[in-house]
Order: sequence, then structure tokens, then C-alpha cells
Amino acid sequence: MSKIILVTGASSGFGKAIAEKFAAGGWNLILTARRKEKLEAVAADLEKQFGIKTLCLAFDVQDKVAVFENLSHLPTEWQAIDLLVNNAGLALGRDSFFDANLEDWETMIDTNVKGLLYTSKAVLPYLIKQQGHIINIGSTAGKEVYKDGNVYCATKHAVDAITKAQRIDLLPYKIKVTAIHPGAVETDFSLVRFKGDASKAAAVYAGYTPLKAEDIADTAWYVANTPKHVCINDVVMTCVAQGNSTMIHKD
Ligand code: NDP
Ligand code: 8X3
Repeated sequence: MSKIILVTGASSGFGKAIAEKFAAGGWNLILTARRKEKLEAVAADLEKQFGIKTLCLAFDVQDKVAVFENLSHLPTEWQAIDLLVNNAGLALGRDSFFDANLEDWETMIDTNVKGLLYTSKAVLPYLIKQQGHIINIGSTAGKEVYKDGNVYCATKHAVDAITKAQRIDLLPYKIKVTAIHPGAVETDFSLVRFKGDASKAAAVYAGYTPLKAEDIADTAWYVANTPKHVCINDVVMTCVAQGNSTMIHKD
């Protein structure tokens, strides 16, 4: 029987690349994000290419009621979830603590932290039955704080802490919990962060070769396919031009 992966934020970037990687490996996909049309386009393409099954659920992970309505009463054939990838997230703005916008802070906290918590809680009963696996997408921003990264960095530090807490608390259920912490990856991330300013977004990736979303998908595939007794706890990955959260060598 095919395995089932649930990926949040599957309409673009890492989530879409992870969906593609696992579909190519024969897994069936539960795909979530807010943009229904984008999700359905990803799903239709992967069903056609790989003959797998998909279930698209469009909702906002910030909305606690919507998360539980969508995820805690899944159709029977979709309940045997082997892997949850908590990927939906964003940065908004890159401003000093003094200048930063309170609404941006709230959106980042509600999405990156509360959304991940709600999703994990809603899916956990299914994961326990399967002795499944949770992969949380953190960031190098969750390992080191950088200038004007304040609350985005704080949310990713929270993802790091929640991952460790889940691993400890879920030991009796034999559930694997992994965090993948990437450095700079060229996706829509910076376009979202800079609120549609394409030149500011492009500048983030100029002068070096950043990671690609497919590199993160390859890592997710690796950690999801280790032997049953092995749990990869923590992966920090950057492109070769990046040394840590703050040091990128640009030509
Ligand atoms: P993208 O902007 O390409 O993708 C973000 C995804 O999250 C989209 O599918 C978006 O879907 C979804 N999403 C955002 N907000 C919500 C919400 N409120 N409810 C449901 N879904 C939501 O960026 P990336 O792929 O780069 O980012 C994915 C994750 O990786 C994020 O958690 C990010 O913080 C993290 N990350 C990114 C890095 C980078 O350099 N790109 C590096 C390290 C970590 P939709 O808009 O349709 O809802
Ligand atoms: C995204 C990478 O360095 O922009 O998490 O915070 S960074």
C-alpha cells in the first residue's frame, strides 16, 4: 500500500518540491495551503505524471477552527498518515525592532508557530496509529538571530524548541521528529517578505548560488526513508557560499 504524506504550504517553494519528490517515490499526497487553484494545479500535474492519489485542502493554518475542521476528520482512506511536513510559513518585513510592524509580527507568530502547533495536534492521532514521522521546517534563522530578523528569527527558534519538545514527548509513541533548517533558498520567500518588491527579493540571491527548493526536498526524502530505528534529529543545510545565518560570500 502507498504511503501518505501531508505537506502544509504545498502551493509553492519547498512544499511543492517536497510534493513532487514524494509523488515521484509513489507516495499519495495530502496537500494544504490557502491558494486552492495553485494547490489543485500541483495535484493534477502530479497525479498525471506519477499516477498517485491526492487530497487538496485549502485553509489558513492561522485559523485554529479551520485547521481542526479540515484535518481532524479526514476521509477514512486518508487517515493513515506516515509523514507530516510542517512547512507553511513566511517572513514579513526586515525591519529593526523599533520600526517593525506589529501586524507582521502577529502574522509570523500565528503562521510559523501557532499554525505548526495546531496542525501537529490535529494530525497526531493519525500519526500515532501509523508510528509516523514529523518533519518541521525551521531555518538557520532558528539557530542564530540576525539584524532586523527579530520576530522571524524568534518564530524559527520556536520551531527548533517545539521540534525538540515533540521528540521527547512523543517517544512513547515511537514517532520520529526531525527539523530541517535551511539557509537561503531561492523561492517566493523573499518576494513575500518584501511584499512584492521583486528587486529587493532578487538582491537577496544575487552574487552567489543559493540552495534550490529541490535540495530541501531531497533532504526530506532522505530523512523520511531511514530505517525504522533511525531518527535524524536535526539538519542544518546551506549552499557552499553561506557559512551561517549572517555570512554569505558574494562574488
Ligand atoms: P514560499 O513563499 O514559496 O512558500 C510558502 C508556503 O507556505 C506557500 O505554499 C504558502 O501557501 C504557505 N503558507 C504561507 N502562509 C500560510 C498560511 N497562513 N496558511 C497556509 N499556508 C500558508 O516559501 P518557501 O517555500 O521558501 O518557505 C517554506 C518554509 O521554509 C517557510 O516556513 C519558511 O520560513 C521556510 N524557510 C525558507 C527559506 C528560504 O530561504 N526560502 C530558508 C529557511 C526556511 P499559500 O500562500 O497558498 O497559503
Ligand atoms: C529563511 C532564511 O536567512 O532569510 O529562513 O532567514 S533567512
